[in-house]
Amino acid sequence: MELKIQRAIVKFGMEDLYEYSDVDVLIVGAGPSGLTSAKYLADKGFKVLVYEKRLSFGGGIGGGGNMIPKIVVQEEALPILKDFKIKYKEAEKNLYTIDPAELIAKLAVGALDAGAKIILGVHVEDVIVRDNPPRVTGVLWRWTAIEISGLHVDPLYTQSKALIDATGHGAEIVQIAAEKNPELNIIIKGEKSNWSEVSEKLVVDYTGKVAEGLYVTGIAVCEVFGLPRMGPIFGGMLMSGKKIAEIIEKDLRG
Ligand code: 48F
Repeated sequence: MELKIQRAIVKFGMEDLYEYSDVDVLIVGAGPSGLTSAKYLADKGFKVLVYEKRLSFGGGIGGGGNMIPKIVVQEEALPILKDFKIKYKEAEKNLYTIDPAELIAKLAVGALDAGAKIILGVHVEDVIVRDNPPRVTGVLWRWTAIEISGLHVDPLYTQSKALIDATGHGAEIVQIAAEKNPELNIIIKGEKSNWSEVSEKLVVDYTGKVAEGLYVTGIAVCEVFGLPRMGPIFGGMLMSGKKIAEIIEKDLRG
């Protein structure tokens, strides 16, 4: 029996890694924006892979508002909740509450059912830049466990036509791309203090391409473009995820 377990895991696990070493869209981060973009991109027929450094989904959803187990969205996000079959309750005019555990679970199910692949425990640590004019063509990654161990282990590669930074506060992937590849001409302005109503609109407006092959969604947009953060309101995260899917569809299909 042990031999069969070992062989099933190694054979089919390695097959997945082989199959997903070249994708249309690679999303870094399985938070609300990353999972939303994964579903809509997979719905459009793209080969979609999500790398998440933790062994769980959801990013900042699980903590609710300062650990109180509710989050809120505004009216414009309701069509997305309906697409994912997520329940909500009206709290007051134009503000609806959602259970964080349900939001995490159903965003992940929505992405997976649409055909996206999610691999957990992967830490993306660098980008690949090629061509003239320069474009981002993929990432370097290692298992998070290796990252934490501090062992000197070289990474592996994944190739993408479009790479989405959905890593949350800090915009880790865009930061690395900017620091190591000045030829990409990325200027990071830094996130500003909280202003929920302004930021919820701006985060969607500014969602988009950062360099050829590199896109940003979610709260990482605020870091890149110098926008205020918004706290535990998540409509902007979901709408940003949906918008980046539409932008990438146009860019990849023309
Ligand atoms: O932080 P996160 O939830 O980002 P988001 O989708 O949503 C932001 C909200 O949660 C909240 C907010 C909304 O009002 O302000 O903060 O923009 O999810 C980011 C995910 O990316 C993973 C991280 O573990 C988290 O699950 N991640 C971050 N860096 C890496 C990564 C990396 N280098 N490689 C792989 N995964």
